[in-house]
Amino acid sequence: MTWEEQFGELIEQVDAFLDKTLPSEETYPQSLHRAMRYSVLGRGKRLRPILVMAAARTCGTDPALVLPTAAGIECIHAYSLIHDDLPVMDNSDERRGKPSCHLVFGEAIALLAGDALQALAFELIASNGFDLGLRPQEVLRVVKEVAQACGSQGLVGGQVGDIESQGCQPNQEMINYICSRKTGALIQASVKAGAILARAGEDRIAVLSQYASHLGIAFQIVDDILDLVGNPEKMGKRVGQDEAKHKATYPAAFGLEEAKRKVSKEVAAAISLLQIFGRKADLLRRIADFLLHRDH
Ligand code: GRG
Repeated sequence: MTWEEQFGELIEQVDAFLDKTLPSEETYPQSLHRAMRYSVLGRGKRLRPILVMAAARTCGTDPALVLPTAAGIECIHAYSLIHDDLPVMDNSDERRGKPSCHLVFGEAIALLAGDALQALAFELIASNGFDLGLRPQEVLRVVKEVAQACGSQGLVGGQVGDIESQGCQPNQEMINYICSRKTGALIQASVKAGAILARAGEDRIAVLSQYASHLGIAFQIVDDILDLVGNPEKMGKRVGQDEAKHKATYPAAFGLEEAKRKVSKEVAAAISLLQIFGRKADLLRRIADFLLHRDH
């Protein structure tokens, strides 16, 4: 099987799981469930769930066993995108090639769909750990990792940094803060969750966490590069928004070429950490490589 086929198979598993797990559109309150399904199902890259599954495989566990956690983290990601697009945040009208959730369902339902996705995520994550027979401390550790990634020192903190830095003279410290929280935190939690669920030792969890930290920074810088030079059709959203809002991004502060060099360096650092896992980490290597060449 080629790498593309392997990734395709994982994405299919994630999509099928999400489809059967999200409440149906016929279940009351229909508007909320329609908004949740609209935002989660469809054109996402599924990077975070694939990372959960690839980390589990790297630590010797069948990726299918961690599907609920993988799907839960995708629900949190979808939640962050819904809220990010709201008029009080980025005010974006397009996401994943479709009108943003709030344009279709209204702001109140969009806000609540995000909230409900977060609750569903933690339900899935907790159930997964118990169903795998993990000790309560381990189940709670996964929950804690993901909760921390979402909170004021994670996604939410990064989003505040992103908002408050608009129009400021960007510096390295500020940009690192934003990249590592807004994007890196959930990427790191995905990899750690996969490793903890696979009962990996502390040393291995620590190495994978470092891998994910490099990956998260690289991923956000590529996102910022694509906002400058990407193709809106492939991206499924408008480009040029960061520049228009004077956002503190790596390419804005250091230029496009330096941003590309930084991405290569971060990806190389991520891949070099995987040596101790041998061939078992091939999926994680491929993910890092994909990131280097992605165009959406
Ligand atoms: C949900 C915990 C939580 C907080 C809400 C709005 C907000 C606070 C945070 C925003 C975080 C945000 C939108 C970060 C951007 C991260 C990013 C690079 C998104 C794009 O991810 P891709 O490219 O998207 O993986 P697809 O559509 O492929 O899934």
